[in-house]
Amino acid sequence: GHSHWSYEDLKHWSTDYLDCGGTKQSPINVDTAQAIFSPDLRPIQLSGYSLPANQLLKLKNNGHTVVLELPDSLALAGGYAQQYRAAQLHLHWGSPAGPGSEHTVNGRRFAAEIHVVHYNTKYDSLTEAMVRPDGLAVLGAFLEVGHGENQYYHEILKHLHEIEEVGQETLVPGFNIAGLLPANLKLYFHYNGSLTTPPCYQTVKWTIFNQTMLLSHHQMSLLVSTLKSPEDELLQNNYRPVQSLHGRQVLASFQ
Ligand code: SG7
Ligand code: ZN
Repeated sequence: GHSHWSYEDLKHWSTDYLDCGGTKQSPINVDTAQAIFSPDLRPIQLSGYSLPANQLLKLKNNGHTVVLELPDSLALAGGYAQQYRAAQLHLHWGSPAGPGSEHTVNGRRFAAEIHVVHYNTKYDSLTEAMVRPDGLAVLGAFLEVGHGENQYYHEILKHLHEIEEVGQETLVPGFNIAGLLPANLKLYFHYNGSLTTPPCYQTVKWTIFNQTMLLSHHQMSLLVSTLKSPEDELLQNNYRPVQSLHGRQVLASFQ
């Protein structure tokens, strides 16, 4: 039934939501040797991503992930042919035992993945845009464990203990949201796909950055072992397996 989907029950996604069985599904494995270099793919430009601390943002445990709602003043200013506004960002992760990015690169899965969801400004809302073929643009970046705390991810992670239970929300002071994404916005992969959760609408122009983000071991542990799921267990491994390309081409902005 609707809204009761789970990552343990992937088989039922395509019976309950027809689009989940479609031929333009996400995530995918990016085979870098097969990606087509496209010199017309311009650097992604983020506009208005630096938010003042007095602008409070809603952070919520929705039972599938942690979602940070974004004001629609954030915009994608370049890299895409159309104009998009930000709606929210969220994360996908694994467990202490293994990585949990959704996309993989040459078969490699990264520790975690951030998605910044944007919708086409020609539509009035995310809800309206997500059913349109040209409705959504999602920016994705991989998270890995490195040395040192990531100050931008800290702005989110320090609040996770306030939203351990499903449905809980809290308010987070604004910060530079662009700091959650790679500094290098020139190097990326691009393909047409879908939402990676039900209803799996095939309306997403995906950008997957080549540069990864580094979090400390402690930060990654907090991410994978704080939030609870609807079953009141730890919310872990909230990633969908990679889907078949069905002939789709993956473009690369670089050689
Ligand atoms: C997460 O992924 C949530 C969903 C999101 C879905 O479950 O972030 O958003 C909300 C507000 O619950 O769905 C329409 C939408 O953004 C799929 O997004 S994704 O394809 O970027 N993973
Ligand atoms: Zn996502």
